[in-house]
Amino acid sequence: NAPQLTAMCSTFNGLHTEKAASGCATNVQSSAFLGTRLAHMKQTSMLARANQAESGRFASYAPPRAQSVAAPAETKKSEASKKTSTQSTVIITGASSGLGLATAQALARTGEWHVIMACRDFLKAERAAKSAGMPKGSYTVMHLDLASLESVKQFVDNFRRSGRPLDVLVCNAAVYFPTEKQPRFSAEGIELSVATNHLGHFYLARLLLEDLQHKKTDTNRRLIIVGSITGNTNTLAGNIPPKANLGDLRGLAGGLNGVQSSAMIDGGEFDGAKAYKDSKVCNMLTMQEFHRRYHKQTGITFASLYPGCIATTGLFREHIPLFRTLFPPFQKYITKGYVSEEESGKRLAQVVSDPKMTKSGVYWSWNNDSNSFENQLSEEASDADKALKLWEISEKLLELD
Ligand code: NDP
Ligand code: PMR
Repeated sequence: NAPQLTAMCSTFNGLHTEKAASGCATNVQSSAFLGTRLAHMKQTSMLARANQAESGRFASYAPPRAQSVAAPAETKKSEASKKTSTQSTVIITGASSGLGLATAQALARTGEWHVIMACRDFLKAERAAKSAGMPKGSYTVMHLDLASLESVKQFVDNFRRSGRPLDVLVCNAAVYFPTEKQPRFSAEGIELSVATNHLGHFYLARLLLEDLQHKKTDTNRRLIIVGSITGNTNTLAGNIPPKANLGDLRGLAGGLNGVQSSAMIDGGEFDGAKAYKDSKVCNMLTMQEFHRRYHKQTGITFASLYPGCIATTGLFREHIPLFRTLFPPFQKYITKGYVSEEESGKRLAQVVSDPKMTKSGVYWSWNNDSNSFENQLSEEASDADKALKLWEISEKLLELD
């Protein structure tokens, strides 16, 4: 029952308490202000940095590095077009560890896929690919920092220069700050978990939608956005406080800047665990809105999934040590929700390439026998009006409308 769960959770977690939304007053003016700021930032990254300095905020903006271009061997167009005649191309964000790496590995091994590993740490990704035994030539590492819109744009330019026709985009990367008392911010001054997990991916997916519509190959194109059970309040896991809740999205409309508006989507007090779960709701709503807007017209398959509880990944790197010790055995032996990184990679690879998984608008899950099924999303995560509102506010923030 609910009180028992709350008690269990706070014992286990040691940190979280459910916080009441404070109803922080935010208005459209501040959002318009942020919008204007973003438009300027898009014109020049120099100005972006100047604006950051002005607002006195340190963000995770990574200046463009020499590494941010495709590996030299991959820039040769003739080589790229030779390979594309036999291989499909998939971009996986956050392929340097956990689910993303395991998926990249599973796909690369088939020989049928060329994996673009879209990662913020080039060296880490290269090393990860090598130690996962990914065959040379089966992947390209390209720099992408989802917490900087400038970086997202540069990534898209780099990808286009590679000459590869895009078949599948997997929006997988995420950050989770469960112990943080104060919000952190992206290059554009947006709360970092929503900026990375939702807005960076929203921007990337909007830009690459065009690339998914090329006529060069005759494959089933897919756009996959990784969701999670913890964003779904129709499950036990989704009822562990703090629960996801986007409210009326007033904080997002205000730009999540923590100055004129709250850093939380619902306008409430900052809570890192809730910010992550909210961002996952955004991921699942975004997939459905893409489906409603573009599936019929483009034939692209839009999908989301819960890959299982991969309790050993880097996602929990910022959690307290006790949590990191207890979480894997807890999930393995008590909830039985645990899956290995390898198994989770096979699952996501299925959503990328299985000819039986072409249905669009689906949130996939797997039972204990590892059989996939179409899962039911929570009321909020399947609310079409909220999905539309989220889409429109996100567009406005990114100046995409
Ligand atoms: P990991 O931390 O292992 O992987 C996350 C990846 O995202 C890393 O490669 C990380 O890069 C990358 N990343 C983080 N920030 C950025 C950024 N700004 N720009 C580009 N890449 C970035 O976690 P998981 O593998 O567990 O998570 C993968 C997905 O699975 C997430 O969407 C998560 O929500 C989802 N998920 C995970 C579950 C679990 O139990 N673990 C359960 C349900 C869903 P770097 O290596 O440089 O840190
Ligand atoms: Mg949860 C069937 C029960 C189940 C499942 C599948 C998960 C998945 N969890 C379950 C139950 C419980 N969890 C229970 C009963 C508790 C209270 C003891 C509990 C607690 C808990 C915490 C503190 N669980 C957590 C946390 C985290 O910090 C993780 C989180 O919410 O990250 C956002 C987490 C998770 N539990 C899961 C999954 C998949 C996660 C992690 C990641 C995610 O959604 O991406």
